[in-house]
Amino acid sequence: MADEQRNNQQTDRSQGQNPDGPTFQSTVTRETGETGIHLELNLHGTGQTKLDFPVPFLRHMLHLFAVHGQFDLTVEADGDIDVDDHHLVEDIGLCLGKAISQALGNKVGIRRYGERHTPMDETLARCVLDLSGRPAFRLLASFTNERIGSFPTELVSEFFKSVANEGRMALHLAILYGENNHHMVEGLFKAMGAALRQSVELSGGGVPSSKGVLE
Ligand SMILES: [Mn+2]
Repeated sequence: MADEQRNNQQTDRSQGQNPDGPTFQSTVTRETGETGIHLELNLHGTGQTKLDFPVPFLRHMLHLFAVHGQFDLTVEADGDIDVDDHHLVEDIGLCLGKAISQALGNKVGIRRYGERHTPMDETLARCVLDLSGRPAFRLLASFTNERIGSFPTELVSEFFKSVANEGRMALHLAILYGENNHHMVEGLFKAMGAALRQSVELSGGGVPSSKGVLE
């Protein structure tokens, strides 16, 4: 390889552009003073999960996410839940976002956009997302309980925000209406799974951007 070519490739990498095409699979391991996480993801999976971490409500939600997205997802994690669930929930979100980004590489051939309305009994949830390379996050929802079981409801937003930031996507979530807080959060995770699956399917095209690049 000519030096000039090599330098150009290094420049691309240093700017955060992944030159490799989508593999749809990735592994992320993250250790900090607060949490330790091992996460494996296959975006073109069949909905197989192995979820082993001490936040039961988030296990339930990630199971729904994986089944409705038909992702294979392993999350083995532990953390300082004696403080509260915050760090572990946030960090699992960061790792999931990072895994999505890594699995997609330069995003050549994927649909890029995904959207889904998901009814959950009396609740209607919506997810619209764009794997744009630019993190953005909105959640329109009015939860009426501070906790669902032992899970602080405010962590729903923290989790999805972490996914959007590290997954470098515009993630727009909304509860159009609903009464039961458990149903509302279930609707969001199911809609997000289905919308994400749609966005990572192959479209047969090139990079789905007028700029020719999606970071
Ligand atoms: Mn449930």
